[in-house]
Amino acid sequence: MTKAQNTTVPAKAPGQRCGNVTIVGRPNVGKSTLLNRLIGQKLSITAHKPQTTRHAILGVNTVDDIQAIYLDTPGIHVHGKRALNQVLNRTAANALHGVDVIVMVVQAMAWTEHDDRVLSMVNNTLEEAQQELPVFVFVNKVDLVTRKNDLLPFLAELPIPAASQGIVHPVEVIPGSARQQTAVSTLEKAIFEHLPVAPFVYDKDELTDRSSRFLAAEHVREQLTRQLSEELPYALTVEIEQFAEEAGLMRIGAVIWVEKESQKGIVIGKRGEKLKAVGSRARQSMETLFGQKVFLQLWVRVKAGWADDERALHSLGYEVRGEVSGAKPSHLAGNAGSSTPDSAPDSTPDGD
Ligand SMILES: Nc1nc2c(ncn2[C@@H]2O[C@H](COP(=O)(O)OP(=O)(O)OP(=O)(O)O)[C@@H](O)[C@H]2O)c(=O)[nH]1
Ligand SMILES: [Mg+2]
Repeated sequence: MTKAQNTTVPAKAPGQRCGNVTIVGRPNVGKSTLLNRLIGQKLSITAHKPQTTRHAILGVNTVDDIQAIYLDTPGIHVHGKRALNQVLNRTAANALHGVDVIVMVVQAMAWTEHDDRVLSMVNNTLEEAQQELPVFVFVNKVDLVTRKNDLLPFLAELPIPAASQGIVHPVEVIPGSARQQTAVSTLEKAIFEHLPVAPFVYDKDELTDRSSRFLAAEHVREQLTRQLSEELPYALTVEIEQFAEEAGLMRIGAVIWVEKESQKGIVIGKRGEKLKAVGSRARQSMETLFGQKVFLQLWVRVKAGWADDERALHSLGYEVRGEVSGAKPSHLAGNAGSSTPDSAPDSTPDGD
């Protein structure tokens, strides 16, 4: 998908710098919020619940002769036993292969065992690196730190990636706030300085390699994650069944897959109100992203145990064995759905 406002300019000038920048961290620290800030567009979905991001999301930012290819990843975590949990960790690990710069996001004043896991994955990547691999530790959500005096000792004691094989990898700790856009430009400048000399991989106006269809599904899932109670978002996934672009209008039909009949009722809500609110918000954010009107229809269907079953995960577009996700089946089995057109808007606790 390309940025709406620019025109396509094939890039081939000498002196270009271009590289892959992977953003890793435990769930909910603000990786996707940071990606959106770095590329200046709401591309990756965000919510105040862990494991919102389930696919590696590529976002491109080209400024003059520099192109940063960012990869937002699912939150790396320790305990998850379900196939979906393993798939998410694997997706994040795969995103560290062939990387030029690593951004490790942590939350200020909140180092956990999950961060230890992230750190060991970053250290493994550094150990395998044949050359210097810069790591930026972005200490996010400093706006939440009420006692600012606590921040300095936290930063000083932060476990940071280790040098290996005689290579000293540059490591820089940058405290900031993705939501409030504090120190994001400092991080960007530091990243740009460390990108290798290489020709651009994407056109200057390219935003992502993800299709509009994929992004539409993500924006529906974002609203479900934001608007449903804690546990339910883990039990659902979204698949686009209809996608048609007409003059000035996108017609999109999405199936929300849940695991149990009882969950279906919760997603639909009393008199369909929950589903309407989800649809309304998702439609609005899609219209902003795509820059055109969207007609969105949602159906809810049951597919038992999809999050425990690697085959079902694969059929729903998850990166199961290291291959790039996104391939959708032409047909999925499931119970008859319930549909609703959207109308009622709703409010959510997440800022974009
Ligand atoms: N106060 C504050 N909240 C933030 C900041 N950055 C992100 N958030 C919020 O933190 C929550 C999680 O943000 P995400 O960007 O979805 O986090 P993530 O690391 O991508 O999470 P997963 O995809 O689940 O791993 C959202 O509610 C964001 O609005 C920040 O700098 N300050
Ligand atoms: Mg995320």
